[in-house]
Amino acid sequence: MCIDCGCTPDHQHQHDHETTRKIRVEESLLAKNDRLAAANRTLFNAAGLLTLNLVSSPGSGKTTLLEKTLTDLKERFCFAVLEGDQQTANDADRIAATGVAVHQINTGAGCHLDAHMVGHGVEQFDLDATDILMIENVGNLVCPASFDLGEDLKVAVLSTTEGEDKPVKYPQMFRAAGLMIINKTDLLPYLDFDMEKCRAYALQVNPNLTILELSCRSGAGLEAWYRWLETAQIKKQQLNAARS
Ligand SMILES: Nc1nc2c(ncn2[C@@H]2O[C@H](COP(=O)(O)OP(=O)(O)O)[C@@H](O)[C@H]2O)c(=O)[nH]1
Ligand SMILES: [Mg+2]
Repeated sequence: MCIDCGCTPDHQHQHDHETTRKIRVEESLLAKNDRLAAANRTLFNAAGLLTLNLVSSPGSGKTTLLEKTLTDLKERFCFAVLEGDQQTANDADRIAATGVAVHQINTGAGCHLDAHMVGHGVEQFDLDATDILMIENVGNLVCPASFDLGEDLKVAVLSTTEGEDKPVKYPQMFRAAGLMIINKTDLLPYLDFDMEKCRAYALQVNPNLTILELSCRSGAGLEAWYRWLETAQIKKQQLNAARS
């Protein structure tokens, strides 16, 4: 007997029923996350923050990019960093070495940060004294695409060692992002990574994507990223001023 509708289920009905329940649970999970993300966004806007959510597969260079950026721009902006990883405080330790405020969130078995974790994570910071909040998500090109954290923008970091086809293999992530950073360009002479194909694939899934190429190792392209960041922060300030 089916507990929801009282009928005697045949095999197909049972399958349909399980699928319906799975979709309902996912919907309510995401709806709850969206509500908490909206609350985070209200809090971040009230504090005048620019908030970026760095997403990528593991090892693309998110923490290295943050280390460089914080070291080079910490006199210009007041940063705070939330680090997401399943285990360890390794990345938080690397960020702490730059002297910037950081808080590590360990998700255990979880494969992404969610808005609830971020809402509690930022309790560690003086948001009113912060200009830019950087969130380094758990390395994963799938789940973080679906979870809004209240950020202004998702920044997808792709490294040249991963291959140029990732934007079409994981389109949800590159559709959700506003900026794609192609990192590790110093390795291009040793790889068969096709930069033009990568750009074309990314724009195929998201024609509005801004794309920057850089190398955290050589420093090539970092200036353009810093200019992008400064412009985004100024635009956010202007938006906040217009809102208040
Ligand atoms: N060759 C090269 N290696 C890089 C570059 N950026 C980061 N790496 C290396 O890539 C590895 C993973 O970097 P990490 O920042 O921990 O990646 P995350 O997992 O995305 O945070 C480390 O060994 C870094 O030194 C780069 O531009 N060029
Ligand atoms: Mg990292």
